[in-house]
Amino acid sequence: MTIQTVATTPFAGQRPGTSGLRKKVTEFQQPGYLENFVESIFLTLGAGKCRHLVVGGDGRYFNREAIQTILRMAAAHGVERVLVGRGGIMSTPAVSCVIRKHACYGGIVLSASHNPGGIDGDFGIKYNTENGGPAPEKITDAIYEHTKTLSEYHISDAAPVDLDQLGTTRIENMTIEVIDPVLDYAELMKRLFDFDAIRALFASGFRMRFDAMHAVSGPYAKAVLEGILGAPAGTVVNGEPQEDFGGGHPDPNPVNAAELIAAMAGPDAPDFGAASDGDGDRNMIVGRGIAVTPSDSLAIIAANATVAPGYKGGITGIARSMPTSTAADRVAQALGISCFETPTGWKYFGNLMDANLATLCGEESYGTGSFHIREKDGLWAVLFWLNLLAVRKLSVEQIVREHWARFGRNYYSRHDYEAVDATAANAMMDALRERLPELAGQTLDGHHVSQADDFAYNDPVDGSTSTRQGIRIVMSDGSRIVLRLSGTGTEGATVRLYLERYEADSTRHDLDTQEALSGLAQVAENVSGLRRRTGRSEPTVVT
Ligand code: G16
Repeated sequence: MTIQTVATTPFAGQRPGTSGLRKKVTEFQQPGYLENFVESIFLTLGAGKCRHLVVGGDGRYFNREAIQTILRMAAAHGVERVLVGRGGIMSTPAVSCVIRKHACYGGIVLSASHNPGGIDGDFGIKYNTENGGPAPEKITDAIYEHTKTLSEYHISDAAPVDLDQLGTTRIENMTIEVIDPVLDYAELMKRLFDFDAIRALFASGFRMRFDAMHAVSGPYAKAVLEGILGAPAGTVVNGEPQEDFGGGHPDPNPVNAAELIAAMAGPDAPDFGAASDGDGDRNMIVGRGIAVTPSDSLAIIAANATVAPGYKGGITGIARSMPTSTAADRVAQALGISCFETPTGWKYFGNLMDANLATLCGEESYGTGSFHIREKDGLWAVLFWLNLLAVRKLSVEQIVREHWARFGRNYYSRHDYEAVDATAANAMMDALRERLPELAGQTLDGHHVSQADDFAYNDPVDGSTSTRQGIRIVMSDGSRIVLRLSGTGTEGATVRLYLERYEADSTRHDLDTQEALSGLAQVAENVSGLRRRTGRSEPTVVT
Protein backbone atom coordinates (compact mmCIF):
# COMPACT_ATOMS: atom_id res chain seq x y z
CA MET A 1 0.00 0.00 0.00
CA THR A 2 1.29 3.44 -0.87
CA ILE A 3 -0.15 6.93 -0.67
CA GLN A 4 -0.51 8.54 -4.07
CA THR A 5 -0.55 12.24 -4.95
CA VAL A 6 -2.89 12.74 -7.88
CA ALA A 7 -2.95 15.91 -10.00
CA THR A 8 -6.39 17.46 -10.38
CA THR A 9 -8.14 20.63 -11.51
CA PRO A 10 -11.06 22.39 -9.78
CA PHE A 11 -14.70 21.70 -10.66
CA ALA A 12 -17.01 24.70 -10.71
CA GLY A 13 -20.01 24.75 -8.40
CA GLN A 14 -18.83 22.71 -5.42
CA ARG A 15 -20.37 25.16 -2.95
CA PRO A 16 -22.32 23.29 -0.24
CA GLY A 17 -26.01 24.28 -0.10
CA THR A 18 -28.59 24.04 2.68
CA SER A 19 -27.22 20.65 3.63
CA GLY A 20 -23.90 19.81 1.98
CA LEU A 21 -23.06 19.27 -1.67
CA ARG A 22 -25.96 17.72 -3.61
CA LYS A 23 -25.66 16.94 -7.30
CA LYS A 24 -26.74 14.39 -9.86
CA VAL A 25 -25.02 11.01 -9.50
CA THR A 26 -23.54 11.47 -12.97
CA GLU A 27 -21.84 14.66 -11.82
CA PHE A 28 -20.34 12.87 -8.83
CA GLN A 29 -19.15 10.05 -11.09
CA GLN A 30 -16.80 12.34 -13.01
CA PRO A 31 -13.20 11.32 -12.25
CA GLY A 32 -11.88 13.46 -9.40
CA TYR A 33 -15.19 15.14 -8.54
CA LEU A 34 -15.77 13.37 -5.22
CA GLU A 35 -12.03 13.27 -4.51
CA ASN A 36 -11.71 17.05 -4.91
CA PHE A 37 -14.48 17.71 -2.42
CA VAL A 38 -13.15 15.19 0.10
CA GLU A 39 -9.62 16.61 -0.22
CA SER A 40 -11.11 20.05 0.46
CA ILE A 41 -12.76 18.72 3.62
CA PHE A 42 -9.44 17.35 4.91
CA LEU A 43 -7.57 20.54 3.97
CA THR A 44 -10.17 22.54 5.91
CA LEU A 45 -9.85 20.31 8.96
CA GLY A 46 -6.06 20.71 8.94
CA ALA A 47 -3.27 18.14 8.75
CA GLY A 48 -3.43 15.50 11.47
CA LYS A 49 -6.41 17.14 13.24
CA CYS A 50 -9.01 14.57 12.34
CA ARG A 51 -8.04 11.40 14.21
CA HIS A 52 -11.41 9.66 14.64
CA LEU A 53 -14.08 9.80 12.01
CA VAL A 54 -17.48 8.26 11.27
CA VAL A 55 -18.47 7.55 7.68
CA GLY A 56 -21.99 6.50 6.77
CA GLY A 57 -24.54 6.91 4.05
CA ASP A 58 -28.16 6.18 3.27
CA GLY A 59 -27.27 3.32 0.92
CA ARG A 60 -28.27 5.07 -2.26
CA TYR A 61 -26.61 4.36 -5.61
CA PHE A 62 -22.86 5.30 -5.52
CA ASN A 63 -22.77 4.99 -1.69
CA ARG A 64 -20.44 1.97 -1.58
CA GLU A 65 -18.08 3.34 -4.19
CA ALA A 66 -17.91 6.73 -2.47
CA ILE A 67 -17.18 5.17 0.93
CA GLN A 68 -14.26 3.17 -0.45
CA THR A 69 -12.78 6.37 -1.93
CA ILE A 70 -13.29 8.30 1.31
CA LEU A 71 -11.65 5.53 3.38
CA ARG A 72 -8.58 5.50 1.13
CA MET A 73 -8.36 9.31 1.30
CA ALA A 74 -8.85 9.35 5.08
CA ALA A 75 -5.92 6.94 5.40
CA ALA A 76 -3.81 9.24 3.23
CA HIS A 77 -4.66 12.17 5.49
CA GLY A 78 -3.53 10.55 8.71
CA VAL A 79 -6.90 9.57 10.17
CA GLU A 80 -6.27 6.88 12.80
CA ARG A 81 -9.68 5.26 13.20
CA VAL A 82 -12.90 5.24 11.18
CA LEU A 83 -16.26 3.81 12.24
CA VAL A 84 -18.38 2.66 9.29
CA GLY A 85 -21.88 1.22 9.35
CA ARG A 86 -22.24 -2.34 8.05
CA GLY A 87 -22.77 -2.25 4.30
CA GLY A 88 -21.68 1.40 4.41
CA ILE A 89 -25.14 2.24 5.71
CA MET A 90 -25.99 4.53 8.60
CA SER A 91 -28.90 6.93 8.92
CA THR A 92 -28.03 10.62 9.31
CA PRO A 93 -29.32 10.73 12.91
CA ALA A 94 -27.33 7.58 13.71
CA VAL A 95 -24.13 9.20 12.37
CA SER A 96 -24.77 12.13 14.69
CA CYS A 97 -25.39 9.76 17.60
CA VAL A 98 -22.20 7.76 16.91
CA ILE A 99 -20.01 10.89 16.56
CA ARG A 100 -21.18 12.06 19.99
CA LYS A 101 -21.12 8.71 21.75
CA HIS A 102 -17.65 7.74 20.53
CA ALA A 103 -16.23 11.28 20.87
CA CYS A 104 -15.18 11.37 17.21
CA TYR A 105 -13.66 14.44 15.61
CA GLY A 106 -16.42 14.47 13.02
CA GLY A 107 -18.24 12.50 10.36
CA ILE A 108 -18.86 12.33 6.65
CA VAL A 109 -22.48 11.71 5.67
CA LEU A 110 -23.33 10.47 2.19
CA SER A 111 -26.88 11.28 1.25
CA ALA A 112 -29.08 13.46 -0.89
CA SER A 113 -31.72 12.98 1.78
CA HIS A 114 -35.24 13.08 0.35
CA ASN A 115 -34.08 13.47 -3.26
CA PRO A 116 -34.60 10.46 -5.56
CA GLY A 117 -31.71 8.00 -5.97
CA GLY A 118 -30.46 5.57 -8.63
CA ILE A 119 -28.11 6.16 -11.51
CA ASP A 120 -30.24 9.08 -12.76
CA GLY A 121 -30.95 10.35 -9.27
CA ASP A 122 -29.06 12.51 -6.80
CA PHE A 123 -26.10 12.00 -4.49
CA GLY A 124 -24.71 14.16 -1.73
CA ILE A 125 -21.94 14.57 0.81
CA LYS A 126 -21.61 16.70 3.91
CA TYR A 127 -19.28 17.04 6.86
CA ASN A 128 -20.51 16.96 10.46
CA THR A 129 -18.44 18.34 13.33
CA GLU A 130 -17.66 16.88 16.75
CA ASN A 131 -21.00 17.95 18.24
CA GLY A 132 -22.59 15.58 15.70
CA GLY A 133 -24.21 18.34 13.68
CA PRO A 134 -23.77 19.69 10.15
CA ALA A 135 -20.72 21.92 9.80
CA PRO A 136 -21.51 25.61 10.25
CA GLU A 137 -21.12 28.09 7.40
CA LYS A 138 -17.58 29.11 8.27
CA ILE A 139 -16.47 25.51 7.66
CA THR A 140 -18.57 24.92 4.54
CA ASP A 141 -17.32 28.23 3.12
CA ALA A 142 -13.72 27.18 3.79
CA ILE A 143 -14.33 23.82 2.07
CA TYR A 144 -15.72 25.66 -0.94
CA GLU A 145 -12.71 27.99 -1.09
CA HIS A 146 -10.37 24.96 -1.25
CA THR A 147 -12.41 23.37 -4.07
CA LYS A 148 -11.68 26.45 -6.21
CA THR A 149 -7.90 26.21 -6.09
CA LEU A 150 -7.13 22.52 -5.71
CA SER A 151 -4.28 21.09 -7.80
CA GLU A 152 -3.81 17.64 -6.23
CA TYR A 153 -5.39 15.15 -3.88
CA HIS A 154 -4.01 12.32 -1.75
CA ILE A 155 -5.24 8.76 -1.69
CA SER A 156 -4.02 5.33 -0.68
CA ASP A 157 -3.93 2.68 -3.40
CA ALA A 158 -5.22 0.03 -0.94
CA ALA A 159 -7.71 -2.59 -2.15
CA PRO A 160 -11.42 -2.12 -1.31
CA VAL A 161 -12.42 -2.99 2.25
CA ASP A 162 -15.12 -5.58 3.04
CA LEU A 163 -17.92 -3.45 4.48
CA ASP A 164 -20.36 -6.30 5.02
CA GLN A 165 -18.60 -8.06 7.91
CA LEU A 166 -18.60 -6.57 11.39
CA GLY A 167 -15.05 -6.22 12.68
CA THR A 168 -11.79 -4.43 12.19
CA THR A 169 -9.48 -4.03 9.18
CA ARG A 170 -6.71 -1.61 8.23
CA ILE A 171 -5.67 0.68 5.40
CA GLU A 172 -2.14 2.10 5.84
CA ASN A 173 -2.00 3.14 9.55
CA MET A 174 -5.76 3.59 9.83
CA THR A 175 -8.10 1.17 11.61
CA ILE A 176 -11.54 0.66 10.12
CA GLU A 177 -14.27 -0.67 12.37
CA VAL A 178 -17.38 -1.92 10.64
CA ILE A 179 -20.13 -1.52 13.26
CA ASP A 180 -23.79 -2.44 13.62
CA PRO A 181 -25.42 0.81 12.46
CA VAL A 182 -28.49 0.42 14.71
CA LEU A 183 -27.14 -0.51 18.19
CA ASP A 184 -25.95 2.86 19.56
CA TYR A 185 -28.98 4.64 18.18
CA ALA A 186 -31.50 2.16 19.65
CA GLU A 187 -29.79 2.38 23.02
CA LEU A 188 -30.15 6.19 22.98
CA MET A 189 -33.87 5.96 22.14
CA LYS A 190 -34.40 3.60 25.09
CA ARG A 191 -33.08 6.26 27.43
CA LEU A 192 -35.37 9.00 26.06
CA PHE A 193 -38.74 7.30 25.84
CA ASP A 194 -41.01 5.19 28.02
CA PHE A 195 -40.50 1.91 26.18
CA ASP A 196 -42.62 0.00 28.74
CA ALA A 197 -45.62 2.22 28.06
CA ILE A 198 -45.16 1.90 24.28
CA ARG A 199 -44.75 -1.88 24.59
CA ALA A 200 -48.01 -2.02 26.57
CA LEU A 201 -49.71 0.09 23.88
CA PHE A 202 -48.76 -2.39 21.15
CA ALA A 203 -49.69 -5.32 23.40
CA SER A 204 -53.20 -3.83 23.76
CA GLY A 205 -53.80 -4.23 20.02
CA PHE A 206 -52.78 -0.73 18.88
CA ARG A 207 -51.95 -0.86 15.18
CA MET A 208 -49.37 1.18 13.32
CA ARG A 209 -47.99 1.48 9.78
CA PHE A 210 -44.45 2.81 9.38
CA ASP A 211 -43.52 3.45 5.76
CA ALA A 212 -39.73 3.39 5.42
CA MET A 213 -40.04 4.27 1.72
CA HIS A 214 -37.40 1.64 0.76
CA ALA A 215 -34.83 3.79 2.52
CA VAL A 216 -32.42 3.71 5.42
CA SER A 217 -34.97 3.86 8.27
CA GLY A 218 -36.22 0.36 7.53
CA PRO A 219 -33.64 -1.54 9.62
CA TYR A 220 -33.91 1.01 12.46
CA ALA A 221 -37.71 0.93 12.55
CA LYS A 222 -37.80 -2.87 12.39
CA ALA A 223 -35.25 -3.24 15.19
CA VAL A 224 -36.91 -0.71 17.48
CA LEU A 225 -40.64 -1.02 16.69
CA GLU A 226 -40.99 -4.69 15.78
CA GLY A 227 -37.97 -5.91 17.76
CA ILE A 228 -37.72 -4.04 21.05
CA LEU A 229 -41.25 -2.64 21.32
CA GLY A 230 -43.15 -5.73 20.16
CA ALA A 231 -45.13 -4.18 17.31
CA PRO A 232 -46.49 -6.95 15.06
CA ALA A 233 -44.32 -8.07 12.12
CA GLY A 234 -45.44 -6.10 9.06
CA THR A 235 -45.83 -2.84 11.00
CA VAL A 236 -42.84 -1.55 9.01
CA VAL A 237 -43.58 -1.53 5.28
CA ASN A 238 -41.12 -0.88 2.43
CA GLY A 239 -38.47 -1.65 5.02
CA GLU A 240 -35.58 -2.93 2.86
CA PRO A 241 -33.21 -0.10 1.83
CA GLN A 242 -32.74 -0.04 -1.93
CA GLU A 243 -30.21 1.88 -4.00
CA ASP A 244 -32.97 3.65 -5.93
CA PHE A 245 -35.61 3.64 -3.15
CA GLY A 246 -37.70 1.30 -5.28
CA GLY A 247 -37.90 4.01 -7.94
CA GLY A 248 -39.80 6.28 -5.53
CA HIS A 249 -39.21 9.74 -4.14
CA PRO A 250 -38.25 9.13 -0.51
CA ASP A 251 -39.78 12.32 0.86
CA PRO A 252 -42.31 11.76 3.63
CA ASN A 253 -45.09 14.14 2.73
CA PRO A 254 -48.69 13.52 1.69
CA VAL A 255 -47.74 13.73 -2.00
CA ASN A 256 -44.83 11.28 -2.06
CA ALA A 257 -46.15 8.99 0.68
CA ALA A 258 -49.59 8.83 -0.95
CA GLU A 259 -49.81 5.07 -0.26
CA LEU A 260 -49.58 5.71 3.49
CA ILE A 261 -52.13 8.55 3.35
CA ALA A 262 -54.53 6.25 1.48
CA ALA A 263 -54.02 3.45 4.01
CA MET A 264 -54.69 5.88 6.87
CA ALA A 265 -57.90 7.08 5.24
CA GLY A 266 -59.32 3.62 4.57
CA PRO A 267 -62.05 1.86 6.54
CA ASP A 268 -59.53 -0.45 8.23
CA ALA A 269 -56.96 2.26 8.92
CA PRO A 270 -54.39 1.56 11.63
CA ASP A 271 -54.36 3.83 14.70
CA PHE A 272 -51.13 5.55 13.75
CA GLY A 273 -49.07 6.10 10.60
CA ALA A 274 -45.61 7.48 9.99
CA ALA A 275 -43.03 7.73 7.24
CA SER A 276 -39.42 8.80 6.99
CA ASP A 277 -37.09 9.84 4.21
CA GLY A 278 -34.01 8.63 2.33
CA ASP A 279 -31.53 9.14 5.17
CA GLY A 280 -33.92 8.81 8.09
CA ASP A 281 -33.89 12.36 9.42
CA ARG A 282 -37.33 13.48 8.23
CA ASN A 283 -40.70 12.25 9.46
CA MET A 284 -44.39 12.55 8.71
CA ILE A 285 -46.97 11.84 11.40
CA VAL A 286 -50.41 10.63 10.32
CA GLY A 287 -53.52 9.75 12.28
CA ARG A 288 -56.70 8.10 11.01
CA GLY A 289 -57.79 10.51 8.30
CA ILE A 290 -55.44 13.31 9.39
CA ALA A 291 -51.87 14.21 8.40
CA VAL A 292 -50.21 16.35 11.05
CA THR A 293 -48.28 19.29 9.61
CA PRO A 294 -44.62 19.31 10.68
CA SER A 295 -45.11 22.75 12.24
CA ASP A 296 -48.03 21.46 14.34
CA SER A 297 -46.07 18.33 15.25
CA LEU A 298 -43.24 20.47 16.67
CA ALA A 299 -45.72 22.58 18.65
CA ILE A 300 -47.54 19.50 20.00
CA ILE A 301 -44.29 17.77 21.00
CA ALA A 302 -43.20 20.96 22.78
CA ALA A 303 -46.52 21.34 24.59
CA ASN A 304 -46.37 17.70 25.77
CA ALA A 305 -42.62 17.24 26.14
CA THR A 306 -42.72 16.13 29.75
CA VAL A 307 -44.61 12.89 28.95
CA ALA A 308 -41.30 11.41 27.73
CA PRO A 309 -38.76 10.49 30.41
CA GLY A 310 -35.90 12.19 28.54
CA TYR A 311 -37.71 15.53 28.79
CA LYS A 312 -39.50 15.19 32.11
CA GLY A 313 -37.56 18.13 33.56
CA GLY A 314 -39.07 20.42 30.91
CA ILE A 315 -37.54 22.14 27.92
CA THR A 316 -35.30 25.21 27.93
CA GLY A 317 -36.36 26.64 24.59
CA ILE A 318 -37.64 25.85 21.10
CA ALA A 319 -36.11 26.74 17.74
CA ARG A 320 -37.79 26.71 14.37
CA SER A 321 -36.68 27.72 10.89
CA MET A 322 -38.09 31.02 9.68
CA PRO A 323 -40.57 29.53 7.15
CA THR A 324 -41.93 27.06 9.75
CA SER A 325 -45.31 28.17 11.13
CA THR A 326 -45.46 30.14 14.35
CA ALA A 327 -47.50 27.44 16.14
CA ALA A 328 -44.45 26.61 18.29
CA ASP A 329 -44.04 30.28 19.26
CA ARG A 330 -47.45 30.16 20.97
CA VAL A 331 -46.43 27.11 22.99
CA ALA A 332 -43.14 28.75 23.97
CA GLN A 333 -45.02 31.81 25.13
CA ALA A 334 -47.37 29.70 27.26
CA LEU A 335 -44.39 27.85 28.77
CA GLY A 336 -42.49 31.08 29.39
CA ILE A 337 -39.50 29.98 27.31
CA SER A 338 -37.80 31.40 24.20
CA CYS A 339 -38.62 30.45 20.63
CA PHE A 340 -35.73 31.12 18.24
CA GLU A 341 -36.29 31.81 14.54
CA THR A 342 -33.37 30.60 12.41
CA PRO A 343 -32.65 30.33 8.67
CA THR A 344 -33.59 27.11 6.88
CA GLY A 345 -30.97 24.43 7.55
CA TRP A 346 -30.48 22.20 10.57
CA LYS A 347 -26.94 23.55 10.94
CA TYR A 348 -28.35 26.76 12.46
CA PHE A 349 -29.78 24.87 15.45
CA GLY A 350 -26.43 23.44 16.57
CA ASN A 351 -25.18 26.45 18.55
CA LEU A 352 -28.54 26.90 20.28
CA MET A 353 -28.58 23.28 21.42
CA ASP A 354 -24.89 23.29 22.42
CA ALA A 355 -25.57 26.37 24.57
CA ASN A 356 -28.68 24.68 26.04
CA LEU A 357 -30.87 27.50 24.75
CA ALA A 358 -33.09 25.14 22.72
CA THR A 359 -34.15 21.60 23.61
CA LEU A 360 -36.49 21.03 20.66
CA CYS A 361 -36.06 22.13 17.06
CA GLY A 362 -38.22 21.76 13.99
CA GLU A 363 -38.78 22.71 10.40
CA GLU A 364 -41.72 22.79 8.05
CA SER A 365 -39.80 20.45 5.74
CA TYR A 366 -40.77 17.41 7.85
CA GLY A 367 -37.84 17.74 10.23
CA THR A 368 -38.13 17.49 14.01
CA GLY A 369 -35.52 16.75 16.63
CA SER A 370 -34.00 17.53 19.98
CA PHE A 371 -30.73 18.04 21.79
CA HIS A 372 -30.19 14.26 22.08
CA ILE A 373 -28.18 14.57 18.82
CA ARG A 374 -27.47 17.42 16.40
CA GLU A 375 -29.48 16.26 13.39
CA LYS A 376 -33.19 16.05 12.90
CA ASP A 377 -34.41 12.57 13.67
CA GLY A 378 -37.31 10.82 11.96
CA LEU A 379 -37.69 7.78 14.20
CA TRP A 380 -37.23 9.93 17.31
CA ALA A 381 -40.30 11.98 16.34
CA VAL A 382 -42.29 8.80 15.73
CA LEU A 383 -41.27 7.40 19.12
CA PHE A 384 -42.22 10.67 20.78
CA TRP A 385 -45.70 10.43 19.28
CA LEU A 386 -45.99 6.78 20.36
CA ASN A 387 -44.99 7.78 23.88
CA LEU A 388 -47.58 10.57 23.81
CA LEU A 389 -50.35 8.29 22.49
CA ALA A 390 -49.47 5.65 25.11
CA VAL A 391 -49.67 8.14 27.97
CA ARG A 392 -52.62 10.27 26.87
CA LYS A 393 -54.71 7.39 25.50
CA LEU A 394 -56.25 9.67 22.87
CA SER A 395 -56.23 9.39 19.08
CA VAL A 396 -53.87 11.48 16.93
CA GLU A 397 -56.83 13.57 15.77
CA GLN A 398 -58.01 14.19 19.33
CA ILE A 399 -54.55 15.35 20.35
CA VAL A 400 -54.29 17.71 17.37
CA ARG A 401 -57.77 19.18 17.89
CA GLU A 402 -57.19 19.63 21.59
CA HIS A 403 -53.99 21.53 20.74
CA TRP A 404 -55.76 23.80 18.24
CA ALA A 405 -58.55 24.49 20.73
CA ARG A 406 -56.00 25.63 23.28
CA PHE A 407 -53.51 27.52 21.09
CA GLY A 408 -55.44 28.27 17.90
CA ARG A 409 -54.79 26.74 14.48
CA ASN A 410 -52.05 27.86 12.11
CA TYR A 411 -53.31 26.89 8.65
CA TYR A 412 -50.13 26.18 6.74
CA SER A 413 -49.01 25.08 3.29
CA ARG A 414 -45.91 25.08 1.12
CA HIS A 415 -46.13 25.46 -2.66
CA ASP A 416 -43.03 24.31 -4.54
CA TYR A 417 -42.20 25.38 -8.07
CA GLU A 418 -39.49 22.89 -9.01
CA ALA A 419 -36.87 23.03 -11.77
CA VAL A 420 -37.81 26.50 -12.92
CA ASP A 421 -35.44 28.65 -14.93
CA ALA A 422 -32.84 29.92 -12.42
CA THR A 423 -32.49 33.32 -14.07
CA ALA A 424 -36.26 33.93 -13.94
CA ALA A 425 -36.40 32.76 -10.31
CA ASN A 426 -33.57 35.06 -9.26
CA ALA A 427 -35.09 38.00 -11.15
CA MET A 428 -38.41 37.42 -9.38
CA MET A 429 -36.69 37.40 -5.97
CA ASP A 430 -34.63 40.49 -6.81
CA ALA A 431 -37.69 42.44 -7.96
CA LEU A 432 -39.60 41.49 -4.82
CA ARG A 433 -36.66 42.40 -2.62
CA GLU A 434 -36.68 45.87 -4.17
CA ARG A 435 -40.39 46.30 -3.41
CA LEU A 436 -40.08 45.35 0.28
CA PRO A 437 -39.66 48.89 1.68
CA GLU A 438 -42.91 50.04 0.06
CA LEU A 439 -44.91 46.96 1.18
CA ALA A 440 -44.71 47.57 4.92
CA GLY A 441 -47.76 49.50 6.06
CA GLN A 442 -49.87 48.60 2.98
CA THR A 443 -53.13 46.67 3.18
CA LEU A 444 -53.17 43.72 0.77
CA ASP A 445 -56.55 42.09 0.22
CA GLY A 446 -57.61 42.97 3.76
CA HIS A 447 -54.29 42.01 5.38
CA HIS A 448 -52.30 44.83 6.92
CA VAL A 449 -48.56 44.31 6.29
CA SER A 450 -46.71 44.86 9.55
CA GLN A 451 -43.27 43.78 8.34
CA ALA A 452 -41.66 43.00 4.98
CA ASP A 453 -37.99 42.07 4.86
CA ASP A 454 -35.31 39.68 3.66
CA PHE A 455 -34.66 37.55 6.73
CA ALA A 456 -31.26 37.94 8.38
CA TYR A 457 -30.17 35.90 11.38
CA ASN A 458 -27.80 36.96 14.10
CA ASP A 459 -26.63 33.87 15.94
CA PRO A 460 -26.95 34.70 19.64
CA VAL A 461 -24.18 32.25 20.54
CA ASP A 462 -21.29 33.01 18.17
CA GLY A 463 -22.42 36.40 16.89
CA SER A 464 -22.27 35.36 13.21
CA THR A 465 -24.76 36.86 10.77
CA SER A 466 -26.49 35.13 7.84
CA THR A 467 -28.27 37.42 5.40
CA ARG A 468 -30.68 36.93 2.47
CA GLN A 469 -32.38 33.91 4.05
CA GLY A 470 -35.81 34.38 2.52
CA ILE A 471 -38.36 37.10 1.96
CA ARG A 472 -41.10 37.35 4.55
CA ILE A 473 -44.23 39.45 4.43
CA VAL A 474 -45.83 39.41 7.87
CA MET A 475 -49.39 40.61 8.47
CA SER A 476 -50.66 42.12 11.67
CA ASP A 477 -53.28 39.31 11.97
CA GLY A 478 -50.46 36.73 12.25
CA SER A 479 -50.63 35.61 8.60
CA ARG A 480 -47.35 35.28 6.72
CA ILE A 481 -46.14 34.88 3.16
CA VAL A 482 -42.57 33.62 2.78
CA LEU A 483 -40.63 33.13 -0.45
CA ARG A 484 -37.19 31.62 -0.83
CA LEU A 485 -35.11 29.57 -3.22
CA SER A 486 -34.35 26.02 -2.14
CA GLY A 487 -30.75 25.14 -1.35
CA THR A 488 -31.16 21.41 -1.94
CA GLY A 489 -32.48 21.17 -5.50
CA THR A 490 -30.23 19.83 -8.25
CA GLU A 491 -32.03 21.08 -11.36
CA GLY A 492 -32.56 24.76 -12.24
CA ALA A 493 -34.09 26.57 -9.26
CA THR A 494 -36.84 25.50 -6.89
CA VAL A 495 -38.96 28.35 -5.58
CA ARG A 496 -40.72 27.70 -2.28
CA LEU A 497 -43.78 29.73 -1.34
CA TYR A 498 -44.89 29.27 2.27
CA LEU A 499 -48.33 30.41 3.39
CA GLU A 500 -49.60 30.70 6.93
CA ARG A 501 -52.84 31.99 8.44
CA TYR A 502 -53.71 31.99 12.11
CA GLU A 503 -57.23 31.19 13.30
CA ALA A 504 -58.00 31.43 17.02
CA ASP A 505 -61.70 30.60 16.74
CA SER A 506 -62.19 26.85 17.18
CA THR A 507 -65.48 26.92 15.24
CA ARG A 508 -63.30 27.77 12.22
CA HIS A 509 -60.76 24.96 12.55
CA ASP A 510 -62.38 22.71 9.93
CA LEU A 511 -61.67 24.65 6.77
CA ASP A 512 -59.87 23.02 3.90
CA THR A 513 -56.24 24.18 4.18
CA GLN A 514 -55.87 25.33 0.56
CA GLU A 515 -59.18 27.17 0.70
CA ALA A 516 -58.20 28.83 3.96
CA LEU A 517 -55.00 30.03 2.31
CA SER A 518 -56.29 30.89 -1.18
CA GLY A 519 -56.55 34.63 -0.44
CA LEU A 520 -52.95 34.74 0.76
CA ALA A 521 -51.80 32.71 -2.27
CA GLN A 522 -53.35 35.35 -4.52
CA VAL A 523 -51.66 38.16 -2.56
CA ALA A 524 -48.36 36.32 -2.95
CA GLU A 525 -48.85 36.08 -6.72
CA ASN A 526 -49.83 39.75 -6.96
CA VAL A 527 -46.75 40.99 -5.15
CA SER A 528 -44.20 38.55 -6.60
CA GLY A 529 -45.47 37.64 -10.07
CA LEU A 530 -44.10 34.16 -9.32
CA ARG A 531 -46.25 32.27 -11.81
CA ARG A 532 -46.06 34.93 -14.46
CA ARG A 533 -42.29 35.28 -14.24
CA THR A 534 -41.54 31.54 -14.14
CA GLY A 535 -44.11 30.64 -16.77
CA ARG A 536 -45.83 28.16 -14.47
CA SER A 537 -49.58 27.99 -14.01
CA GLU A 538 -49.42 26.02 -10.76
CA PRO A 539 -46.98 24.61 -8.22
CA THR A 540 -45.25 21.28 -8.88
CA VAL A 541 -45.88 20.03 -5.33
CA VAL A 542 -48.21 21.29 -2.62
CA THR A 543 -47.68 20.07 0.92
C1 G16 B 1 -32.31 19.92 4.38
C2 G16 B 1 -31.96 20.75 5.57
C3 G16 B 1 -33.21 21.30 6.19
C4 G16 B 1 -34.03 22.04 5.17
C5 G16 B 1 -34.30 21.17 3.98
C6 G16 B 1 -34.95 21.92 2.84
O1 G16 B 1 -33.01 18.79 4.80
O2 G16 B 1 -31.25 20.01 6.54
O3 G16 B 1 -32.82 22.14 7.23
O4 G16 B 1 -35.22 22.47 5.74
O5 G16 B 1 -33.10 20.65 3.48
O6 G16 B 1 -34.08 22.90 2.41
P1 G16 B 1 -34.38 23.76 1.12
O7 G16 B 1 -35.71 24.42 1.39
O8 G16 B 1 -33.24 24.72 1.04
O9 G16 B 1 -34.48 22.82 -0.04
P2 G16 B 1 -32.62 17.35 4.28
O10 G16 B 1 -33.59 16.42 4.92
O11 G16 B 1 -32.76 17.45 2.79
O12 G16 B 1 -31.19 17.15 4.69
